[in-house]
Amino acid sequence: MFGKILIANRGEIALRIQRACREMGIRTVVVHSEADREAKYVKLADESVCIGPAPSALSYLNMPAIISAAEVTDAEAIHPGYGFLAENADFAERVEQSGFTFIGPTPETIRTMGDKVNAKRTMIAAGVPCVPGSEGALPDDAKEIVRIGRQVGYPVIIKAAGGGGGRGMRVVHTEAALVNAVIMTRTEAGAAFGNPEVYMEKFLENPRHIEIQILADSHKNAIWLGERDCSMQRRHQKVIEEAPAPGIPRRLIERIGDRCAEACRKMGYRGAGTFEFLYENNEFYFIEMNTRIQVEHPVSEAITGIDLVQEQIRVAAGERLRYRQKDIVLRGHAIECRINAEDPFLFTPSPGRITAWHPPGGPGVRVDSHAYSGYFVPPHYDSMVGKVITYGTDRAQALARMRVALSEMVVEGILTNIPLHRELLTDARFIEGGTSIHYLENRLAETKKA
Ligand code: MV4
Repeated sequence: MFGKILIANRGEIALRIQRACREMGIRTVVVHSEADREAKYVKLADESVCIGPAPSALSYLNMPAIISAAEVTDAEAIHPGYGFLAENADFAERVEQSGFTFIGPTPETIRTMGDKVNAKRTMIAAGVPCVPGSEGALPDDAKEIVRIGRQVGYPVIIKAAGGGGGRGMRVVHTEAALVNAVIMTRTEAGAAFGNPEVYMEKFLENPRHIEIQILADSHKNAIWLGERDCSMQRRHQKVIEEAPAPGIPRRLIERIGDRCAEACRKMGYRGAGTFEFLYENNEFYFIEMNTRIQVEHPVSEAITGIDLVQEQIRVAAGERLRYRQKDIVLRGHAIECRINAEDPFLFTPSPGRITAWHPPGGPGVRVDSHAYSGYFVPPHYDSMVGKVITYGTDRAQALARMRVALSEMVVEGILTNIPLHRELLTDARFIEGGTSIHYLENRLAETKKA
């Protein structure tokens, strides 16, 4: 096992990784920007290295500075967390070329999955069901594009191969608008991602966003650890996640989960990963794979009892998975509310000094946060200041515990989205379960009118 790990991230996930390392007896180095110098989780690490000024382009995205920090502190491995460099294949490559272990998949895997056309091709080959659409990237020829559009059937969506997470997409409703939409998406994709390739899919009008968590070692063992429903979102930012996904037949999910694990074995996947699906009319359609630990990993930890960050570290060190698929038993229900420093209804960021921070507690309540009374939320980064995760024997209990938790929680000095969460937790349709990816935005539009 590693003696020392460098954490190339900030905020709650930096603290989460640090806790995993502590428990495993691994020393930690945290890198930080000038804006994060005073944060408690930085002081809590065994060592810390300032890698640059506040803007992330000059610090958390500064590859040479991070690798130098690993060199001067004698770290053996680098954990990238999520965001920043977590899915940057060039970074993973430079980490390994400098003699460190990248806690994640190989650079080749990251690169393949980063190209959504390649990712889809890989999944089709592995028997994972995908959204019907073009076979690979769209050709240049306008007539061919129109032919493919007729074959797929309207509405269609044009997506950039280099996009993902909602960037570089365009919905097309009529043949008349198709070729122009393809040209526009290509141009934008070339400028934004340095890759003008685009592909076409049937546009699913009202799906849910369901994802499958997987874990794989470097010995071709892979397991899946249940699903998460991440449909409650606004502008591609998830707001509430839960596991299991309400109302989906277990046999359907089990079939998809097994396919995902098999795909991991086939491609020699290593580490934690997530297969994203759209779910509509009792069918799953793969859209993208994320090659990192995700923000919402705690809901999967809650229903499986497995520490995903520790397992990431173990498989990165070359250990064999300690679980077989039959050992994975999903038990109970978990819900996560992301706590953001923002106006709860206008969504404008609200950085600044937290003057009072009272996190909730009690049975089945977990709070992952680096915040505290006196903490200054810097304006330079993502507005998420923490996550509240509740667990119960069933969804009703997890929901009740979340209502109590957020009724107890007090944050002063900044605005947070806790009032929005309190409303959603009493929303009849959410309580019923199974709302689509459009539910929150539609609800917000309704309440604005009213
Ligand atoms: C889609 C889709 C409908 N049909 N693909 C957006 C993020 C990216 N991961 C894929 N996305 C979508 N792809 C087809 N064929 C609708 C979305 C989508 C979405 C997906 C997941 C979560 C939130 C979303 C919000 C808007 C659109």
